Parts: sequence; structure tokens; C-alpha cells
Amino acid sequence: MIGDKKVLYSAVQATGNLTIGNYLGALRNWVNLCDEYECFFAVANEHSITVRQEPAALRKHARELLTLYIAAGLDPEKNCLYYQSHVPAHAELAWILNCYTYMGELSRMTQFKDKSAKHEDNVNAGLFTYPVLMAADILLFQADYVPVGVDQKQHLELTRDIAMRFNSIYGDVFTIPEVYLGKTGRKIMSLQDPSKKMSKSDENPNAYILMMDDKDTIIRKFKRAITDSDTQVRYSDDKPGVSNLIDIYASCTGKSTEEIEKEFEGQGYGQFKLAVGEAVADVLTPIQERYADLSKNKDYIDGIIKNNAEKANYFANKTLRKVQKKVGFPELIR
Ligand code: ATP
Ligand code: LTN
Repeated sequence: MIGDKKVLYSAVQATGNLTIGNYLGALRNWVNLCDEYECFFAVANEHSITVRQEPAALRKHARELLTLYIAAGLDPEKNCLYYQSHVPAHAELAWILNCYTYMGELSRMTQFKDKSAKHEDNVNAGLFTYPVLMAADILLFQADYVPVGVDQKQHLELTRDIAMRFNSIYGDVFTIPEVYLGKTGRKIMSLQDPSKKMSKSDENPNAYILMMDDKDTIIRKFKRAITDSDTQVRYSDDKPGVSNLIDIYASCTGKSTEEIEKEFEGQGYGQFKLAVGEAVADVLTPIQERYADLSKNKDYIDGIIKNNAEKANYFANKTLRKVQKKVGFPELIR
């Protein structure tokens, strides 16, 4: 708790351009949470280097992500938006928690298995201990809730296990966090293969819509989206391509599945795909405009980065000091 509010924590890796999957599944659902919770949203740039990054590109992506948080509606006065690398306590707590996490637990993580298969030439120790750093992120802020997509649930389970293990040895040090699932857009699928989740690291750019794609690109990509040989706009397990488009349209317009099926009755896919493209563009255009304005205002963004880093450091250091004391690290007497 901070004051009378429970704490909510999440982060996105600063790895590339965000897709509408990241937006509809994550960012958008975070916007109004600050009324109810004390919210921290990090730019996880330390997690990013578990896969090789170009330094200039990593710097650029981190800043873009933080700016996009604001453009998407996260008020930086009410939400603590900060760079993970500006808070040294993350790495320090991660080291301590590494000593309370078992090799067997980390070996079972599906993201580690997937990523080490994908980057065979760079299976580094950081990739293996990635979930411990994520646990440190969450536990430093004594988070009650962590809004993430289904793909991150396993990491959250591990975080809980580590926290409970630590508490069982040292007493009540950490709050045990719970996963917080959004109401809509839980899993947006690839436009080219609706059995796979939409992912920014897909090698085919037609598989995803980026938050920064312009209207023409968005409409072109939806026109090429895989559907089926039928022509009916109907939600069904045997029509995964069309159902994914219905989900996206519903998420962007607030309409129900039944309303959408009715709206496009007898019209075929051409009209429907165009409408989906337009609805997505209508949601993204104002964000892109705000983003363009914000990026021109260098001093404003710099100020936010500085102030929020201070706030994040304050809360993180409180927990870190408590943990250091518990494990037996003496305080430096000045
Ligand atoms: P990559 O594909 O490069 O591994 P990613 O696109 O999955 O990355 P992350 O940084 O891992 O992006 O995820 C950020 C947040 O967005 C997480 O909470 C994740 O659950 C959510 N998310 C990512 N893709 C989707 C999707 N297709 N549908 C819904 N939510 C998603
Ligand atoms: N691993 C997460 C990003 C992330 C995160 C966190 C999410 C890093 N630290 C703490 C929630 C809480 C991902 O989405 N790939």
C-alpha cells in the first residue's frame, strides 16, 4: 500500500515498435487504473539487453516507449513512468533474489526455451535469469497487482514463489503480487497466421499493425489479412482469422460481436476489412498526433524522466534497504 492505495506495477521491454497487440492487450487497459491504484510503469531497458541491441537504437526505443506511454493516455503526474536503468535497486535486488531462485525453476520457463532456441548464438546467463529481474521489478514496489498478458503469467507465478520463499525465511518482507487481467484485447493474433499471437518480432510485417503505422498502411495490411474461403462475417472457432478481426474491431469500437455480425451481414470480407482498418486508424491517429507533439517537447520529456526516476528510486530503495538488512548486509555508517 502507498497511502490508502494498492500498488499496481507493469513494464514493457524497450525492444522495438509496439503493435496494436501491445496497445489493446496492455497499454490501453492501464490508462484509468491510476484512479484506483498507485501505478508504476517501467521501460524495461535492462531486460532488453538479454538479446543483443544496437546502443543508439536501444536509447531511441526507450525514449519512444516512454513517450508513447504518455501519448496513449498515461498521465505522468499520476503514474510513475520511468526507465528501469535509472533505478539501481532493480539490479541489486535481482542479485539477491538470484540466490533464492533455483536453476530448475528457471529451466522450466517457456520464454527462456523459446528465446534460447531463437537466439542460439547468444544463450547468455541474463536470458536465463530474466524472470528474476522481473521479480525484482515487481517486489521492489511491493506491488499488489501486475497487469500482463497471458504470455507473462508463468513469470508472475515464479515471482510469487520467490517472494513466498523469501518471506518464509525472513518474515513479511514482500507483498505477494497477483496477476491483473484486462477486460478486452487479451490476445490479438497475427494477421497472417491467426494461430500465432501478433508479435513485433514477426519477420513478416504484414502480420502486425504497428502503433505508428499510417492509415494507408493499416488498411493495406488488413486487406491482406488471412481469412477463409467463406464470405460470412461470423465469430467462430473454425474461423480464427475472421474472429480475430472481429475482436480487433470490437476492441476499437466498443461494439459487441452480435452487433458486428449484424452490421456486416451479407456484405462479404472486403467491406468488413476496410471498416476494421478505419476503426483501428481512428484509434491510433490521435495517439500518433499526441506522440508527434510530445516528441518535439524535449525538455518536457526530460523533466518527466528525471522526476519519475526520483520517485521510483525513493520507493525502490525503501524495499531494498529492508531486504539488505534482513539478509545481513550492514549499513554504511557515514
Ligand atoms: P516480442 O513479440 O518481441 O517478444 P511482445 O510484442 O510480446 O514482444 P512484450 O514487450 O513482451 O511484447 O509485451 C508487452 C505487453 O504486451 C505484455 O503485457 C504482453 O502480454 C502484451 N502483449 C504482447 N503481444 C500481445 C498480443 N498479441 N495481444 C495482447 N497482448 C499482447
Ligand atoms: N517481461 C515482460 C516485461 C516486464 C514486466 C516486468 C512486466 C519486465 N519487467 C515487471 C510486468 C512486471 C514482458 O512483457 N515481456
